[in-house]
Amino acid sequence: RRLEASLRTAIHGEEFVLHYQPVVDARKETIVSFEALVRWNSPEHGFVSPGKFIPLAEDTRLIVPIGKWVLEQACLEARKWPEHVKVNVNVSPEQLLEPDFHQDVIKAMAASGLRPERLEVEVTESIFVRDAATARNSLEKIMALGCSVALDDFGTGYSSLGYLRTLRFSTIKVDRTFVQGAAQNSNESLAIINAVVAMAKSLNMTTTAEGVETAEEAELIREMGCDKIQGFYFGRPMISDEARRLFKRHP
Ligand code: G
Ligand code: G
Ligand code: NA
Ligand code: MN
Repeated sequence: RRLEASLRTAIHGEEFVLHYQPVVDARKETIVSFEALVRWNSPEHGFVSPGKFIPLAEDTRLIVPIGKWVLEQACLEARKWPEHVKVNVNVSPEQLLEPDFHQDVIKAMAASGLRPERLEVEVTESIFVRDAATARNSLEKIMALGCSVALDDFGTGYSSLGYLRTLRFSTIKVDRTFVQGAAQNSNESLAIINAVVAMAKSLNMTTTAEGVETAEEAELIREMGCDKIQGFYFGRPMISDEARRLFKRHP
């Protein structure tokens, strides 16, 4: 069967699994959150990378039911973690533009018993390109529930900065291309990270550096004043059991 046909039955076949990647406090190096990242193991196509099936799921709108499942699973899992640890869940524009997306969030909270303060939704700047008003409305509703919102892959989209004036994101995630550039002594990357950190501070938002792979990169990012670090250096996306075991080693 074609990939799309397989994707259509994948939820029912329980072919998805969530992996979790730690986000750590830049200074203390303690775990502050885990980002949920979906994986698809298809009986017909084998392991399909999210870089391939997420765009297909978005084009076919299958991301709506898949995203609902991701949200529910991530909240159920986070309920088993220490109270101070959040869960970050990626949300596609197609989900956010559904008129009752916030109802999915309310349902996931109710089903899991997770406090809304422990859920951080990740969106990219692309949500403001298609239907900015609806996206804003949807985000304001979930912020009103007590959830926080992070701006993912910051600096790689096509949007303007205008929405930063009126939407209170809690976190700006600096895209890993800047982090990797900075580590390779790109003055332009360093300048951009410095500017984003300064801007976030004055807007009362925190920053997370993505794609930190080495101790040197972690040190550089810390010196630049990023609040949180995520990347292979502190942990690759891992299965839920392994994520839970991390708390025993780093309580
Ligand atoms: O985990 P990996 O780096 O391979 O992810 C590739 C892409 O898929 C990233 O852009 C990531 O944001 C996206 N992605 C992973 N999990 C989810 C998910 O649950 N929902 C959405 N919308 N995107 C996801
Ligand atoms: O778009 P988003 O930021 O959600 O994508 C997350 C993706 O980044 C995941 O697929 C994850 O596997 C990948 N990722 C996480 N940490 C690192 C890292 O240190 N280096 C690289 N190259 N990719 C990473
Ligand atoms: Na993300
Ligand atoms: Mn990102």
